[in-house]
Amino acid sequence: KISLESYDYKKYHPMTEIYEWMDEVTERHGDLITHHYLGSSYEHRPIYYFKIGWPSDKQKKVVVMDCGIHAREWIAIAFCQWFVKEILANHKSDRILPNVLSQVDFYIIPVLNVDGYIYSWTHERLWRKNRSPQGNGTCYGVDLNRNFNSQWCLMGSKAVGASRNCSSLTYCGPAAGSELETKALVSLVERHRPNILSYLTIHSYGQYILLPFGYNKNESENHNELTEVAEKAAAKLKEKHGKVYTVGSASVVLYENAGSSADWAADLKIKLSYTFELRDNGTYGFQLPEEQIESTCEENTIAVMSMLEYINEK
Ligand code: ING
Ligand code: ZN
Repeated sequence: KISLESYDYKKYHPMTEIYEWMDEVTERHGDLITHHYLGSSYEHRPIYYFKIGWPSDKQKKVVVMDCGIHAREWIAIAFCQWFVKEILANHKSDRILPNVLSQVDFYIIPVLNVDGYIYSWTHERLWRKNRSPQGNGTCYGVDLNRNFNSQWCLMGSKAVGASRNCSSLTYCGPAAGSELETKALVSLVERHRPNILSYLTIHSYGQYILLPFGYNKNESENHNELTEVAEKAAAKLKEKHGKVYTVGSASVVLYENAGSSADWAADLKIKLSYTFELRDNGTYGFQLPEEQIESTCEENTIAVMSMLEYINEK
């Protein structure tokens, strides 16, 4: 069994250790953090989420964050663990956290695509999708970030940034929301939808803070607010280690993609929906060395905290 004292947040961890870590964290801080079953993966593994916040009689605001929608983006999963550690370590002493934790409940999914993550450890480091068999067993895996019911595969016409070919890296699946992992996230968000102020989905790589939409170049109703909040977060992030993260809508600064979770959240009128693309810029890409875990997590914790400060005052 792992011990929390010696848990090394500056390393990547296999899924077995992450499951043990989730147990340990909640045993230790059960007043503030609990973990719950969210759903099953295709290969029958449990997907869990944490709820973090002080109990309250009032209706609390909700922030949802997921990591590891894509199997090979290990730094995203390391970030979710780091962020949870930071909340627990600083819940009393931080300038804003004590207040945030009484106003906001966090729902954090450290690893959504558990099957894919395991596969990228055991078989193919650069695996991206989940592991459900497709096309009568001719291929494996759906890109979960193309599987959401938001212009899914652009509703049958031109597939923008998504593919109907099951061997493609961006295969959108047989239907919107077809995958168990997608359904698990959808169920959590739908349960809390009226109270969710922000949805953050953590990916790598490229160093971006992306705003909706990916499916076309239209701006959200609150595009200026989204931009301001992200620009401020990116500015504070840069102060820490000098890294530049580009802010802009996914379709404009990166590429168009239909069916992403962040667009789906924005369609549901969740005001602050962002996709984070962590380090790096392409030198190591998805295989970010462990030496960069700490600095990447530090700078992005600052960015998320900056957003939380805004959310808390809203
Ligand atoms: N990038 C995201 C992807 O799903 C993205 C980029 C997200 C584009 C949201 C548009 C909207 O392709 C990675 N690295 O997965
Ligand atoms: Zn990704």
